[in-house]
Amino acid sequence: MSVQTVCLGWHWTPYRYSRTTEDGSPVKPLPEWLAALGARAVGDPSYVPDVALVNFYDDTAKMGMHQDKDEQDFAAPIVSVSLGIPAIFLFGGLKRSDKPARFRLVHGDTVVWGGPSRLFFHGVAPLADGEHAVLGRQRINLTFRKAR
Ligand code: MD6
Ligand code: FE
Repeated sequence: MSVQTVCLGWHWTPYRYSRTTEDGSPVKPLPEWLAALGARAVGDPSYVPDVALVNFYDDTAKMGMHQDKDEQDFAAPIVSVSLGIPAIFLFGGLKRSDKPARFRLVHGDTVVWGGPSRLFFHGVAPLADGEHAVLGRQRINLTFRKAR
């Protein structure tokens, strides 16, 4: 399997955001208390994300290198909060061929990429062995964005 995603605020499928899911039902709103978590990570009160993508990774899931470029405004950063077992976050550059740096993200780690790195290629390597006390062999990642 691959990553499973739940969308709040806007529904995202490659390569667009919409207000309805595949079966036509409306997208659940992004609650203010959750958006506030993203804003707090940036430390800028003017950053108000309007979408959170909640990704579930089991022990076989990975995410290939890609750019997040379906948002309208690249001035707003992407905020990522990781929970559960550690993952290696691959963070490259503006070109797909740029060699990515590797960051080990553990439970609670938050990554913000914006400004000159807003469009950097990134991905998640297959999860290594591990067991989180609460989540077991699972990783959950929330990314906050400003889609519109
Ligand atoms: C992560 N997620 O799960 C990073 N990008 O650590 C992403 O880079 C991502 O979850 C585009 C769409 C959904 C995502
Ligand atoms: Fe991404």
